[in-house]
Amino acid sequence: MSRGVFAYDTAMNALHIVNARAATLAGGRYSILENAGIVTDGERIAWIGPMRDLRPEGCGQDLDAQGALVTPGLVDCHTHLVYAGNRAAEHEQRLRGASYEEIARAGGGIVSTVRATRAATAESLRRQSRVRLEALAAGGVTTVEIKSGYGLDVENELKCLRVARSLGSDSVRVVTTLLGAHAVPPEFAGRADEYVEKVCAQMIPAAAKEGLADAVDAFCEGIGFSPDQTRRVFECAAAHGLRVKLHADQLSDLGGAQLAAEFGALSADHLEHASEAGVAAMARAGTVAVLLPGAFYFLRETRRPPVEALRRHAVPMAVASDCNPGTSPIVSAGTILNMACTLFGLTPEEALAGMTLHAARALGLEGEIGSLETGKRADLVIWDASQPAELATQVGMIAPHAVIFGGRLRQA
Ligand code: DI6
Ligand code: FE
Repeated sequence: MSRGVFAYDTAMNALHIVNARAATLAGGRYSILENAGIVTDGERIAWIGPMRDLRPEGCGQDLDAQGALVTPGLVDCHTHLVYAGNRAAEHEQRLRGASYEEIARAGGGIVSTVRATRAATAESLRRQSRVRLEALAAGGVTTVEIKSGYGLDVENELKCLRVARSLGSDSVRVVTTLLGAHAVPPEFAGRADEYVEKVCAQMIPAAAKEGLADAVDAFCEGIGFSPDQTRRVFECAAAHGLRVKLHADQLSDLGGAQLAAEFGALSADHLEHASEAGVAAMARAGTVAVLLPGAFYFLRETRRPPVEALRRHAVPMAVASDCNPGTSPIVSAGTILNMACTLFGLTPEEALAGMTLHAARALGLEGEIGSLETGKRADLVIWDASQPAELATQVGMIAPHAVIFGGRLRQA
């Protein structure tokens, strides 16, 4: 399908998108509206409905989608994209048989990125990270969550959060998460409790005071932090009025899903080893499951997250890139949608809902973004495709035809 490039009158405050196949995700589930019209007013969706009900009145600019698929802007609700350097050499070690955990215990892994990130100036970190953000945005992503977690001291965690915040622009929204409890930094080796104490006494208060974090995350794992240590981080976050989320049950079942649910977490992420009881607890708490097929693929894991149980318990499943230098050096939303289907068995519609509706909820932004409904932000993508299955199968072949962010056509 080929469509002309839209001429865009920047003076107009309203858009009339006509002849769309709109995957609205309205009413909390995947749904499609054929022959749809969408009218924006400023940065909001003022109306969406069948073309026959579209009133021609009002001055707005027409964008003819010519039957193309229109979706909400994609939401990548779990990334670690602010970091310096890369870990290609480590990937080679893994290809020769070393495991992720072995490399981490030998001082590589997260800690090697910490060294590079601490050494980088904010400007250099920003330059390196922006490339990744722009690549995600080019794939139709309009909201990205970015975690810190490669600074691991107060000064460098705040540096990473400031860089992340500064990457938000008039074409992509950035939401930030403090992940001070990502790994024990080398200077605290063998003293994880003392490090957690520092995260609670200094890092969380400093990030909260500067308004640099929208939420707090932790890595609850044998090579990360114990459930007890995670609990301390969560209690501190709650005391500072910050919502929590958790890297839970990625490599082993430490009861992370239950712990996240107990604190009313926005999301529990990874979940490959989560138990049925953990899934049930998430359902009761309204905690979103964030599936990260990129890390599963890169680590060549064999145990899949409990997708069947998540469906049975009606836990919303979000899908995200986990973009990070070690386990998911991937900035392609289309590849992630594909992997969610091929590796985890999601349907293309579930995968799309996972990168829109449910991802928005995983960020606590379900009232603002993630579906095409009157009153929501006019963040949407007109695709060179006509159905979600194309987005999830034609890897690297499908690009957005146009992206509208806050009611404005994103200029290339
Ligand atoms: N789980 C992950 O997949 C990333 N962090 C985490 O806690 C990996 C981060 C890295 O290897 O740099
Ligand atoms: Fe992660």
